[in-house]
Amino acid sequence: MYECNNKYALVMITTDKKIVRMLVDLCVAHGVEDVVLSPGSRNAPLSIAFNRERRLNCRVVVDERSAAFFALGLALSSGKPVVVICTSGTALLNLAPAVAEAYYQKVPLIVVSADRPLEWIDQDDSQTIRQSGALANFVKRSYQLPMHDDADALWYANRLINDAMITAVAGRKSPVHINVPLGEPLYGTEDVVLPEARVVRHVEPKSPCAEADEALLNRYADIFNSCGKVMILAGFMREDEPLRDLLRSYADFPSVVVVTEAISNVFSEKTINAPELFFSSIIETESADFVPDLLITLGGALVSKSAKLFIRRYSPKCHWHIGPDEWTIDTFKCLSDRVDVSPFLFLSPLRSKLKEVASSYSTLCLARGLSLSDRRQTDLQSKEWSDRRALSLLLPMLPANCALHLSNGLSVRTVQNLAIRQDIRVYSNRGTSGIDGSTSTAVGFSCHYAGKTVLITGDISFLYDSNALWNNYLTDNLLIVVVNNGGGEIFRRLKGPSSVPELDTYFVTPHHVDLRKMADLYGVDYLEVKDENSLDKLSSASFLNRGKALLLDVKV
Ligand SMILES: Cc1ncc(C[n+]2csc(CCOP(=O)(O)OP(=O)(O)O)c2C)c(N)n1
Ligand SMILES: [Mg+2]
Repeated sequence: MYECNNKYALVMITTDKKIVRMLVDLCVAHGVEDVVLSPGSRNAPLSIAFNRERRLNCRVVVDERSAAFFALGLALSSGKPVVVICTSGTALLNLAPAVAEAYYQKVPLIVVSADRPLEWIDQDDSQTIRQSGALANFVKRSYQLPMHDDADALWYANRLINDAMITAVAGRKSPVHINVPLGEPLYGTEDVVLPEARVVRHVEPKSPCAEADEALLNRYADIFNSCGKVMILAGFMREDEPLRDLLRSYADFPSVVVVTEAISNVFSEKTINAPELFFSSIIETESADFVPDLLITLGGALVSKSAKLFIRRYSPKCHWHIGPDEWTIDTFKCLSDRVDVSPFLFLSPLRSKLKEVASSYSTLCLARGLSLSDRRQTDLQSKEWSDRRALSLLLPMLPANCALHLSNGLSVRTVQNLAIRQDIRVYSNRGTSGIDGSTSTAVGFSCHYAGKTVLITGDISFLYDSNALWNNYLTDNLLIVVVNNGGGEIFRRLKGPSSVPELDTYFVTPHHVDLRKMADLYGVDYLEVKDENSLDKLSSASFLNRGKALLLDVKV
């Protein structure tokens, strides 16, 4: 089995600050060979740790202004990122001239400043200034590391440092600034086994046409071919028919399962299309069978909380995130490869290098997916009137080739677990998951889109954004389905809010707004369904050629 981070073990005595040791490991892993240090006490853990790393050349230059230019010179000659380290206070400001020069010369200086703990800034403690972001105008990105070393802080520091090292050399090369708060004692050391840090590898397109190069593809193909369980997991994306077809062909491998959220727009008959149901069905004793060796993610944030919890808990050995990104996204805390290439451009040439690996993984996962969708069907048939029942009846009636917008709250979650036709494109404001603009987004969309735009939204989300109807661009291209449950029902379904007495007043916020009157006010057609009978009377034709936008008030 392929191991993501090449490990060599070395026992040594070095600083007892874990985050500083991690910084050293990651500098080495990301190609640093030269380090320039200036003396100081606050940076003692850095001086000790960098000095004791035998794969680094450390040099000492007292004047920080000169030290940074010295580092610039090293970097210009070596073509590699060079680390320059200073103590706290004005030491950092003295690096500025060289950092500015490096910024405009596109040289990747890694500026590392020691700092006091955050609580001592501006407290008349000596040699303490506001260091965080002090070089912001002349670095591509500034980082403030955490000071503590609990598991979350270590993960956070690891992600930030990997991101800093990647950012310095990706695209337009540039300095970055890592500010490292350090508490006393500063000179403590301990015996440790190195290296400890997880390395995130980075791949960026070599040319604007984004062709991934051959050697690199071969390396990825080797890893893929060595894994008996590969999961491709797709979050929100724009429609991409070639990618949908490509993923179908990946799903033909016995070692591969493709899991797609509805808003990924790449779901098909060969993919598992209800991740929330799928991941929440896996019980503890089955987890080892279901957890992939290699996880490949595409697209944006997932709606499915169970997917996130499962993968974070059981950590696949490798996680590649494929897509043009500008920063490191480590949703599952196990990212090994950040491939900044659009999914099709990476996965298409990779596909031709893959071999069939004997595995029962696909069969196992698809069988689970199938049994869940059978159960979902039976459940829905026997179900009383509810949001799920109403939406399961409505979805097949939606006009052909419509664009389906889903608001946050339950709408996006409920629809994710239902079957959606492949002619439908799905959208949702999941970039930030606000309830503030779903209707306005759908109205804007409907002005441009030739087909029908359908919004499925909750009542609170709809009321929040009722000004979306206050413009002159509403046409009969637009169908708004409000799942009207009289408040923010999602809060009743979450464990936290449903356990406190404030549930109704502070979370669900019930209301008695009459949506018919709102529709009247804005000149929008109105239909109401409040049970299965009234819904049965509707058909696809009910949504067409009305001459006006339509609001369908689904009372549940
Ligand atoms: C701008 C903004 N404010 C608050 C929230 C928190 N929030 C999430 S869902 C929700 C209630 C949604 O209620 P509704 O639209 O009726 O959907 P339901 O859960 O009933 O389906 C709220 C207030 C948010 N996501 N965005
Ligand atoms: Mg509601």
